[in-house]
Formats: sequence, structure tokens, C-alpha cells
Amino acid sequence: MRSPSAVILLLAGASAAWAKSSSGDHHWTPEVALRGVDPAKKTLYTAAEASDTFKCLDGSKSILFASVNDDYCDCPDGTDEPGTSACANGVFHCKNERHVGADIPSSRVNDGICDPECCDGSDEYLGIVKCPNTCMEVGAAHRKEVEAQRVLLAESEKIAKGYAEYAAQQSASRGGEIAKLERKLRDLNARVDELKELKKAAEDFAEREKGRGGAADCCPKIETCKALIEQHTEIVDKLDNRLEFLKEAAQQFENFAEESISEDDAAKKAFDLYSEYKALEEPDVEVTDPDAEDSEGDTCCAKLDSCRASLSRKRDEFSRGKERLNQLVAAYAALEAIRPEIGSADSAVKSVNRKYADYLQIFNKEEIAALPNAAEIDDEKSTNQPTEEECKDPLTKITRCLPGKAVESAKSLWSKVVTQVKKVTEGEDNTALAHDAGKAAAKLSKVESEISDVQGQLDEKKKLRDTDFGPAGVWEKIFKDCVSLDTSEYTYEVCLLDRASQKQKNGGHGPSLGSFQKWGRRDGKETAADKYKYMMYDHGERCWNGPERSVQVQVECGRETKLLSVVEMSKCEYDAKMTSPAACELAKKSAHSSSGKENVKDEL
Ligand code: MAN
Repeated sequence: MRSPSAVILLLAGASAAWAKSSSGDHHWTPEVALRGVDPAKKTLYTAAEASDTFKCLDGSKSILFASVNDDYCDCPDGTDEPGTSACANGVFHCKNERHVGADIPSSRVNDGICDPECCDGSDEYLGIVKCPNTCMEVGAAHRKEVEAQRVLLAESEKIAKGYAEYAAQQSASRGGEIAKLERKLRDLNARVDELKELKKAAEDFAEREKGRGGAADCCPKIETCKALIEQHTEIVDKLDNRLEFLKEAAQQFENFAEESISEDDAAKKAFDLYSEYKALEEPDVEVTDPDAEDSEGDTCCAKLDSCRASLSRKRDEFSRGKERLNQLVAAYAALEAIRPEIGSADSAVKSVNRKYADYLQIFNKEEIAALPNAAEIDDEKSTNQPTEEECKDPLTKITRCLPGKAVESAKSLWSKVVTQVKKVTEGEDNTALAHDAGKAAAKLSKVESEISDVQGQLDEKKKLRDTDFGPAGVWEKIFKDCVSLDTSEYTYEVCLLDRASQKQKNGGHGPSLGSFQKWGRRDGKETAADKYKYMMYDHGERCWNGPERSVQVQVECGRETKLLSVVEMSKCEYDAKMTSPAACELAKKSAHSSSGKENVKDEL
């Protein structure tokens, strides 16, 4: 720093030198007028030469061209004396060839000090001191520095590009993950509804069990029920046997000659009855009966209910079998009235007739037994009979509807139950749950805790999706990474886009400086272009007699994510500076501003 008196002395010296030279060796020439002029403004001065008039660059005044750099200050803006120290506000430009040009206050011209900004020494042209031209070395060092900066910037931008790619991948996969979790949640919620119903069914069941005398009433009936099933099975098997026998030749009805059907009423009637029989035939659906084996731990009443359900299905099987047998027998019997000339001409008719004769011989004498009465295992005390509407839900009402109830569509209903149970519960035994409120409640709470777990994961993903991670989402890669800085008294820590704190250096716990609130400045005066250069952390621990602590972090492009400085600008309001490759993305697209949401992908 020059002292004012030294400057005055030096200025006095310089003016004296100029005065001496103006009147001595250094005469004014047009070239002298261009001394200290920035090449960018050169034409403004050369143009003046032609008209012999120079207009001060602020337009305030016109003077003779010969007055430019005549060591007398004419222009209020000092532009007439760029090459002398005559104007206090003049600017001298050193060309600094082989380096970069620089402006210095023209008061420093010929002040006897070599200005470091003027490596070419041109500011001391009167030779009061001899300033060597160091521009070659200074320029080389500068170029080296610029090149190093360029390499560093390129590296930092490459890292930032990687961050942006990471964000794009995260964003793309997050969409699918969110959809998957939402689906899972829907399924689990449906399962909860189902388990609530099962639990309710189990409670109802327990209630009914109480009402009907409980185990004391149910246990003795189980054996009776099992015996009844055996008797039923025997009868149904016999029925099936007859049906199978007749079915062996039934195909022949379809081979009747056209003429037989058109010319003989008996053949036609037999054929029509057979067609009706065909309509009754059901495809054989293999249904495993889950009640066949009692589950361990089931109560007597649960076992009895299962047994009743099996019995009910047997009875239903019997009535449908019997209907089919009667229909088929009627078709065969109709052929007995066929006209002999047709019957003996049609081989299909003949073989049907033969089969029927055999059937009569083998089975007709034996009556198909009626099914034994199952009333003794009926649940007379049972109240709260389900409505038909309730019974349409095969899964949850299974224990209340099927036992003892000969529902016409029992078989298809049952197969629906089996499929649903398999699909929804993945092997879980809903029937068991519907009989045990404790088990159902335990399962319910397990699924409910699974729901809260999945909900947590979903909320987390959605929060990330909705977080503003800056241009192209670059900050996501280092989200919540923490950087710290030691000052003489404190260690400051900033966890990116999360929270900031100040700790005593001696290890003591320090106050929170707040949590991340927004991109932008404390005073809200950021522009759209520099919004992502500032992070605001606020609502930290309140200062005694002051505001809540807060920190504004200014970020610049740099190779490392690093906290450079933290200053307490006013009480409990801190200003920090940091570098990060994430800020380089912004440098590249400072014109852009992005919300950082899922659509930033398009910007990459
Ligand atoms: C602590 C630190 C300081 C702050 C004072 C205010 O010492 O957080 O930075 O100025 O509290 O009382």
C-alpha cells in the first residue's frame, strides 16, 4: 500500500518528468496520443486524429486531438489522459504481449514503481525506474495455470456427468419400483380385508360353537358323520358303476344312420334323450377336498363342519349322478320300441340295444339304494343361518354355508373356493383361519406390519422422487453425504440437502444449524440462473436472544465436494462456501433452470 504522502511525492515527480520531457526529448506526436489506450477503444482515438477533435468518452466535452495525453486533464472521465497520470480517474492499459493485457489506474503511470499487472513495464516508460519485460515467463506460468484449471474443470464436469447419469437411472427405476410397491400394498390391503372377514368368521364360529353346546355336542357326531360318508360313498360308487357301463356304448347314439332317425320315431326319441343326457354331462373337474383330512388342532366342531361339508358334496354328487343315469337309461329304453326292419339294418342301433339288454340283465334287479338319512348330525341348535347373498362369497363364508346345505351348484362353488384359496393365500389354510380367531388375529397383525413396512419404503421412494436434486438431478448421487470443516473454535458439518451443525472442537455437542429448506439465498435475492448456487439450511437451534441458527451454503464447481469456509456473518447466521462437481453441471447450463424432478432426463 502506498502512503498518500508518497503518492503525492511520486505524482509530483512524474509530472515534473513529463513536463521536462514534453518540453525536452519527448515531444507530443499522434503516437503519444495512443499511449495507454485499450486496443478495444483504439478506433475512438484514431478517428479523433482525422477530425482533429477528441470527444471525451463520456460525451461531456470535445477537445483538440493534440490535447490527448498532453499531461493535462481535460475530460471529467479522465479519458483524454490514458497514458499520463494527469487525471486522477484515468485508466492506463498495458498491452502485456505474450501475456494478457491489464488496466491499471493511470495515477500509477511513471510513479517509479514497476506494477506487477504490467509485466511489459510499459507503465514506466519515462525510465524513472527500469522495469524489465517479464511477460514471457509470467504469460507461460499463466497459461500453465489456465490449462491446469481447464483440465480440472473437464474432470469435474465428467464427474458431474456421471452424477447426472446416476440420477437418470434412479429416476427410471424408481418409477417401476413405486408401481411395484403400490401393487404390493393393494394386495396386502386386500388380504387384510380378507383376514378381517376370516377373523370375524372365526369369532362367529366360536360364538356358534358356544351356542350349540361346543365340543360336547360336536365330538360324538364326528364318528357318525364319517360313517355316513362311507355309506354315501358306497352308494355313489355303485351309481357311477352303472353309469360307466352304459357310457361305454353311448357313443353309438351319435352313429345312428340318418334314415334311422328320420324314419323311426323310437330312434329319434332315443337320439333326443341321449342329446339331453349329453347336456347334463359335466367335464370331470378334479377337486381336492381339503376337508378329507382334519387339520391338527381343529376343534371337534370344526372337524364336524368339515365332515358335513364333505357329506353335502357326496349327496350332491349322488343326485346329479342319478339324474344322468336316469336320462341315459331312458335313451336306451326308448330303442326297445324301434321297428325291427330298421333296428336290424342299423349296426349302431343294434349295438345300443345289445348293451341295454346286458345292462338289464346285470343291474336291473338291483335297486339303487336311497341315501341314508343324515339328520342326526344336523346342527339343530345352530342359529344365525347365512343369507343366500352371504353364501355367494365362497371364501370367507365357507364354514357357514356349505355344511349340511345341499347347494345346487356345490361342485362348481367348491372348485371356485379351491382356486381362490390357492391363489390368494398361497397355500395358507383359510379354513383353519376361519376357525381360529387367535390365528387369524396373529396373521392379520403380521400382514398389517408388512403393510407399514411397504408403506415406509413407498414413502421413501416417493420422497426421493419429489426431491429437487438440482439441474439434471446431479445432487442425488451425493445426497446426505457429509462434509466438514475445522475452524479455530468449531467443526462445521454440512450433510448435503439434509442438515447442518456446529460442534465444539473439543468434542462437545454443538448446536444444529438447521435442516435443508430450499435452493437459493437467505435473502431470497437469487436469480433463476444462480438459484442452484445456494443451499439454505434453517430452523436450527435458537440463539440466545437471537434467531434460529441457519447457514447459507454457496457452491462452486470443483473437483471435490469440500467445505472451504464458514463465517458467522451476523449472530447465528452463517455463510459457508463449498465446491462440488455437482455444481459444475450448473456451470455448463447456467442458462437452464430445472426443478430436478423426474423429467430432467430429457435435459441430459
Ligand atoms: C455459540 C455458537 C456461536 C454463536 C453463539 C451465540 O457459541 O453457536 O456461533 O454466536 O453460540 O450465543
